[in-house]
Amino acid sequence: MMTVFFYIFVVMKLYLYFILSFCSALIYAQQEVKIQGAYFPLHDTDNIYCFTCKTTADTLSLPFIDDFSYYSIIPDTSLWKSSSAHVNLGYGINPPSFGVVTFNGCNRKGIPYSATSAYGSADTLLSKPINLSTFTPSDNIYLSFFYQPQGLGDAPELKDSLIVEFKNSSNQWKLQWVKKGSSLATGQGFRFVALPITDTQFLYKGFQFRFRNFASLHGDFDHWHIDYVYLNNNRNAQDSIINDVSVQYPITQHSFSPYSNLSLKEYQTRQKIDSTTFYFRNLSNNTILPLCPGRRISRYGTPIYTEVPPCLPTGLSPMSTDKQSLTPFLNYSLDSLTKPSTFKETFFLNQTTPDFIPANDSLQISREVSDYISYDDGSAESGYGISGPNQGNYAFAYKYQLNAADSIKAVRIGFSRHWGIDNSTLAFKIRIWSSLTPEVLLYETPFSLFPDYSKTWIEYTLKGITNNDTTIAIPANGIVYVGIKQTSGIPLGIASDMNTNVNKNPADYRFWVNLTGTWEHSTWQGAIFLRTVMKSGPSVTSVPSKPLYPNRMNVTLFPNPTQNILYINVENSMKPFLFSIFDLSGKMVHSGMSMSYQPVNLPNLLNGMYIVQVIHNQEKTQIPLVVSQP
Ligand SMILES: [Ca+2]
Ligand SMILES: [Ca+2]
Ligand SMILES: [Ca+2]
Repeated sequence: MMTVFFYIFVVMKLYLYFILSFCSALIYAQQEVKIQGAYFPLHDTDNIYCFTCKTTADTLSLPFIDDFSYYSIIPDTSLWKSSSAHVNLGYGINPPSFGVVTFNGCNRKGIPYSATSAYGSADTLLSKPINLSTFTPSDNIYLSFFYQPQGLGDAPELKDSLIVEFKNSSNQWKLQWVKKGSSLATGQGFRFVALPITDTQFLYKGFQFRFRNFASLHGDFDHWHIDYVYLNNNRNAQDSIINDVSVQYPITQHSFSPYSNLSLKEYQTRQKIDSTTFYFRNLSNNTILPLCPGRRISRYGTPIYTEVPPCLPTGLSPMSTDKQSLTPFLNYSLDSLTKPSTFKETFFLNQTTPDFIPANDSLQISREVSDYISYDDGSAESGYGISGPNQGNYAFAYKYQLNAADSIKAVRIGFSRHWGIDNSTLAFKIRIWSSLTPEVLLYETPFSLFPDYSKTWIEYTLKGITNNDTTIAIPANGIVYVGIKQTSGIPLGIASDMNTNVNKNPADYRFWVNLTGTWEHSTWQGAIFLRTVMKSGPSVTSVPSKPLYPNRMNVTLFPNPTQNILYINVENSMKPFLFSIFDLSGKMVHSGMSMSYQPVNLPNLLNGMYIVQVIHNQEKTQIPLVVSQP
């Protein structure tokens, strides 16, 4: 918790430092920071995720059970009436089964409930009505679940809480359980809770229960994770023992070692998957025997490779977690590809007798062969940044070593905002190096780039000095570093997967940072959202995400090049908008309000290239402008 406070403290202090930059003599050490309270745009899921869309009766019967072991971010609509909490695979540490529901200070789309530092009721997970009218207080009805504060996210503070409420037959919500916030002790798993339902005010047709959290409402703060919600009769307060074995997660995302997704050309040099290890858990008090873990690779729904190591000779001990290492058969080769494709990698447990929840016996992960190389798993659990005095020379970079000669044509970055700081004006440049020590620069964006939060992934095509598209060739087996250089000491806020630690192997560090003029391996134990797009790859027309603001505005500049008058026209809009003009160093040279077809008088500008940024209807667009005085 101290660390959390410390980072918030640092970030807030830096914000003040930024505002007062030349009035303040404060100096802060350069460091990598976890950006607490970062929030990341989740996919807009209202329409696309309806994974079950089961139609069920308005009133459910016992048993009620959900362990969230599925791939929707929306809890099962056949069991839950509504939810602003979201299901995910990434946040839970040692969960009862894969998939947990996470509560924080953002709604389901990843948008904070409040723009200010308000505090209050945040997410709610509400059950459908359940028929308890046929039961009596002696039927031993219990609602049980597992919970975990923080997990791989942000620890809730003491004032924060997770609560459970029951609705009685008079339509009143009655508080049943409260847990105050705390950070997660090392090694602490999910805790079990069982709440008896004996009061007759709850034994009626239409009973509902709900989970709620109280949190800071301005971002992705104060995480709670719950799993394995189970409501039934004939139970007791101790029966956390459920006759169930479940997959938890693979230990790494590196089946295309060390990458999570591969470019087509790189795939063609490999055509294989690598060794990996996955974890599973026995929730019962029985030894599960026989238990046969394995993995399967499918493409277009057809299994093309199955690997079943010898079954575990002693089974899986009661209430234990175990893991299985998987090593592909010698010389096994996946099929060749000539176009982009997605492989499904399934980790499974074969049991002779079906257990309580057969669905959690297998976990499926997608591996894309497309136009890019990535380390991250596609789900962000945190945010990464560098903080320090302003006007430093900060940089961070991924190291890649590819079998295939290719060219880099773009970089995709996933940004995460953090509260209290307007990162959208923080200039940065993309850089590519062939060596960090000594530093050998292959490429730098000729003008400043700015973060964009409107979509999960923002693609920055490599540009030359005249704004032409360009590529950077890399040789076969050559090492290349792709990263970001920033001059401001305010963290940019890059989303980060925390399930993948790219710097785990001291012999082969893959994430490097330059804080003080010297490159060193980063201490970050995650994988930031930076993906490198290769030229050889087929053109991918859609990035696999849905923009939060799908209508991109079309802005044109006239005349361009210009001398001193500029018209900034936003298509189909006659509303005023904000514009800013930056020079290639990222310095703002002019800004103001304007409207389409209204002339902007430019100040005296030197000849050269500038960037015009327009912000309108929560969208931002940047367009190059050339100033050419006679
Ligand atoms: Ca689960
Ligand atoms: Ca199971
Ligand atoms: Ca993740």
